[in-house]
Amino acid sequence: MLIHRRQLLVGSMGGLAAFTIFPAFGAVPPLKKKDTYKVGFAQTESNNPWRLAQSASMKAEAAKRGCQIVYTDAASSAAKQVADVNSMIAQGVDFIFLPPREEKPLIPAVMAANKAGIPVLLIDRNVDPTLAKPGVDFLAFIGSNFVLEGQRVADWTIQKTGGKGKIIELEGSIGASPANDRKKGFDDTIKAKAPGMEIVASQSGDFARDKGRQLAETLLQAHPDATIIYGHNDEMSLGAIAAIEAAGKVPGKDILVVSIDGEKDAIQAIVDGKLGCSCECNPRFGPAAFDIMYKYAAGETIAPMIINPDNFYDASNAAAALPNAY
Ligand code: GYE
Repeated sequence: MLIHRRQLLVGSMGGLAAFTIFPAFGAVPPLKKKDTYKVGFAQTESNNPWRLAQSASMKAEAAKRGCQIVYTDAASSAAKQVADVNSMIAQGVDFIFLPPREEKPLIPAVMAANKAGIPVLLIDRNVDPTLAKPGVDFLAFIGSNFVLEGQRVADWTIQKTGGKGKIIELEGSIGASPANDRKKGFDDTIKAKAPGMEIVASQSGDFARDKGRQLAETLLQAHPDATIIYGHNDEMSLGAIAAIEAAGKVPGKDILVVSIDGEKDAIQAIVDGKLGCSCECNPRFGPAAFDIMYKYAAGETIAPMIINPDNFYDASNAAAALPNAY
C-alpha cells in the first residue's frame, strides 16, 4: 500500500524528484541520528498518580539522555492537547511522544506532525486504527493490551464469585482507547463465560476519582442489588470504595470492587481487603519510549504495536508489591 502510493506519486510527478519534494507522503518522516533531541511530550492531564508517574518517568529519561523536553498538560481537554501538539510543531521539536486523550479528536494533530516532518510515537493510548495507521501516519504505538486487561479482571471476578453477581461498570473517559478496550475485554468475557452474571449499569466516570465516587453513588442507589463494581482504573475504583462506605456498606464484603492500574493507593486497598484485584497498567514509559526513538534514528525497524507486559495484583501478592508502587 505504502509502495503503491509512492509509486503513484512518482509516476504522476515524473521521477525521483517526488521523493525529495514529498519525503513524508504516506510514510513516517525520518529522524536524524543525533546524540540528543528536542522532544515534545503532550500529556493529557495530571490529576492522578498514574499520569504523574508517567510524566516523571518521561522527564527523568529525557534528563538522563540529555534531551530537552517540551512538556505540556492538556488538563483533560482533547482540544487543548491538539493545540499543544501544534505548538510543539511550531517550536520545531525533533520528535513527539503523545498519549492521545481520545481516539478520534487527536488524529488531526498526529497527521499535522507527520506532515511537518516530525515522527510521532503514541504512548499508552491509541488513535482509531481505521483512521490513522502505525508505520504510515505515526511511528508506532507502545502501551498495554487493554482488551486483555479487561479479560483478566473478568476472569478473576468470575473465579472469585463462582460466576454470580450483578455488576456496575465505571467506564473511563469517553472515546479513550483504554476505556473502549477495557469495556470490550471485560463485557465479552462475562457474556461468554458467566451466564449467571449481569452488567446492570455501565457509564463513564472519566478515569477520575471524584467522578467515579459520584457515579458509583448514583448507580448504587439505582441498583441496590449490585454486588460487584468494575472500575476501568484505580482512581474510579477508589472513588467507588468511598461511595460504598458512605452508603453504609462494606467494600470487599457486601460489594466486590475490581480494577485496573496497580497504583499505590489501590495496592494498599487490596492489602486492606477493600479492593479485590487490580490488573497492572505500567505508567513508567520513559526508558522504552526513548529507546524506540533512538532505535528509529539508528535505522532499526520499529514494530507497529509494542505491548507492555502487565502484572496482576490481588491479596496473594499486594503486600509484596507495595514498596515499589507509584
Ligand atoms: O489506566 C488511567 C489513565 O491511558 C492507560 O489513563 C492509560 C489510562 C490509565 O488516566 O489511569
